[in-house]
Amino acid sequence: MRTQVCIIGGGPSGLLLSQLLHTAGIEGIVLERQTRDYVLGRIRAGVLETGFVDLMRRAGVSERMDREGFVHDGTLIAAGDEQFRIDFSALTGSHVLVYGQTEVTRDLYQARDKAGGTVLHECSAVKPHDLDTDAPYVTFIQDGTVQRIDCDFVAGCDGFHGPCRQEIPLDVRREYEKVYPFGWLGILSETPPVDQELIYSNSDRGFALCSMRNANLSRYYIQCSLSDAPENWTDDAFWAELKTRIPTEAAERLVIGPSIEKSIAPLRSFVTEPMRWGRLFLCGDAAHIVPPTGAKGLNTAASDIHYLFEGLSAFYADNEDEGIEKYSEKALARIWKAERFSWWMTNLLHRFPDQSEFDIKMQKADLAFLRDNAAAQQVLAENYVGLPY
Ligand code: RFL
Ligand code: PHB
Repeated sequence: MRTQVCIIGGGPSGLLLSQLLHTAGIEGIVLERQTRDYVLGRIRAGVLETGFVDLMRRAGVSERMDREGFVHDGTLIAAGDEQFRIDFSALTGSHVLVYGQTEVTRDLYQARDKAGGTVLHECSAVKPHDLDTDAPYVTFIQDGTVQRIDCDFVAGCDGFHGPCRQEIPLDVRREYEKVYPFGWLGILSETPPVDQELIYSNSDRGFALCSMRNANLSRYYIQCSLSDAPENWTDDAFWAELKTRIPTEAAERLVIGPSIEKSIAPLRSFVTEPMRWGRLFLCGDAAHIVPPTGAKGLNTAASDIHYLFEGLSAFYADNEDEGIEKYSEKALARIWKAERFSWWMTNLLHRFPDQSEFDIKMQKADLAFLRDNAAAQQVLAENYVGLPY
């Protein structure tokens, strides 16, 4: 087989790239390790920046998102029983859209199917070769047969655990990592959200987040220990703990019900540099991870795809290679700012095991400053709605 861009990984990064390339008349083949149902079963992000939304529009995949997504003009920050609002619209003139990653992925799969795009599932032993030449290729096994795809470029959209990053030699690759000493226990429940907006809550018992997918689907998270397991938490125990961590008036109107999904995600900040090596480009979680506190993971994946798509379009349309040469530099400049924001939000809102009383006073002062200071609120708002591409 031959294609122009071989895309490894059929998550949102890989699918969005293949759909955008298609709109520019560039061929791509997506190789995914899992089944489609498995990919669609992963409950992850829920908050989209307008940059992401614009990219979905440009890819021609925005119809359902524009109809069903919820515009959020602000968010609530709580500390104990006190709560204040960050008004995105007033502070930035922008907003975010609440529309689940599952729905984004479903829409992208449908668009690829409609356009007759090739997404191969259940591919194992996927391995890129000759990435430092002009003629790279990718081998993999599907249905017990070894296959080969020759291509011009390889896009590594294979997530944090994928193999592409390891292809960059160790004497070139640098990795920066911070692992947080806690995780998030999340549940999805078919209940109306407790508020119209998200509530990020700092409490003495640890962080909590009240989020949502739609008018009858809520997503809640509580900070948990890394040694915890979802099976250790009954639904009743989860709801009881959540109620202790959010303002009393919110706890009193919280509608509870059975969970339809329950999982734990560890929290990590991670960046690999460079994001390009020869003809390989790393995109999304394959190159960087943020703790979910700033809702930036999927959104940073989208900005990578934007830069790579621009670079590849210019290469194929005008034989111009500056965009692909500068891909890593441009993507990383934005990534590090999202890393900083997510790290800051995480530090502001969580309880750390080794936090001293002084550290807690600092956190409270940071929250009080944010509550009272328009400039501090503007910094949060600009980062939350998304820095420009
Ligand atoms: P993905 O989604 O991990 O997709 C990678 C794909 O590659 C496949 N793969 C392989 N395919 C072929 N061969 C191999 N050897 C392969 N190895 C792996 C995998 O099966 C998979 O299908 O990465 P991608 O596309 O870069 O997308 C990144 C986003 O999924 C991620 O950043 C977000 O989910 C992060 N995130 C959030 N991001 C936001 O922007 N806003 C949010 O509100 C938000 N909330 C979250 C989140 C992530 C969470 N978890 C569970 C980590 C909330 C949570 C709880
Ligand atoms: C979510 O709805 O899953 C969500 C929302 C905001 C975050 C993280 C996750 O910061």
